[in-house]
Amino acid sequence: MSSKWGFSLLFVVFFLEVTNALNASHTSQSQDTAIHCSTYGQVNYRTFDGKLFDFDGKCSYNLVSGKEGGSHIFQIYVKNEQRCVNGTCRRGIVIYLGHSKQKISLDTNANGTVSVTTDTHSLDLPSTAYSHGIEDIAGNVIVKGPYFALVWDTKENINVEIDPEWKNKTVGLCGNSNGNKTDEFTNEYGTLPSAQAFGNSMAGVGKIILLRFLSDRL
Ligand SMILES: [Ca+2]
Repeated sequence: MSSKWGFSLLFVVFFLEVTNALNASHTSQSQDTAIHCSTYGQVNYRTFDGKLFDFDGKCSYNLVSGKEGGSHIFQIYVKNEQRCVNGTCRRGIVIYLGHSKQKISLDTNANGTVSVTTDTHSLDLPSTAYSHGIEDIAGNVIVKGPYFALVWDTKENINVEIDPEWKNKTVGLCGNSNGNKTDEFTNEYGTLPSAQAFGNSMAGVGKIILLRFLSDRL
């Protein structure tokens, strides 16, 4: 095991400790059945089904979306920014909730200060938005709602835990959560030939996804 994933696993342990502390109001979910995905270093990913892969992309990507009845109930996008300082590249997160796509954005300013905004205003942590609790614990931003819990170290590490009810109902870089880690590089159009093509297919929304998918097939 490489040191980068060793570090990532340590972060997962921290993530579990934090989410367990927050789980008092989330009793339907246990540590044994919860499903976890993580990304570290802007290029390393571990899917819900345990597939490890590298994907290098400087754009906004669908990390995990929960789909039900053909609709996205929640969407978590990771923004991989171009700017890197001392080997650390900035990331941000955008969350869309419900059919109306209520938006929560997590970013860091140039000085490293965390910025959390909704569709209409900025939030001072701890706070709530659209039935999701958002707080800062030991320098990590935690977003916790009915379907998922997310931990971001405000740099490159992001961990997402979904409720088991979303098993086999996810799409994105975190995979399809069907318990099979050999079929992760698929999207709604089919199987992709590589991790890079799979990652590219998760860029942005709508036409961008289709165009990148087609370009990878040519
Ligand atoms: Ca799978």
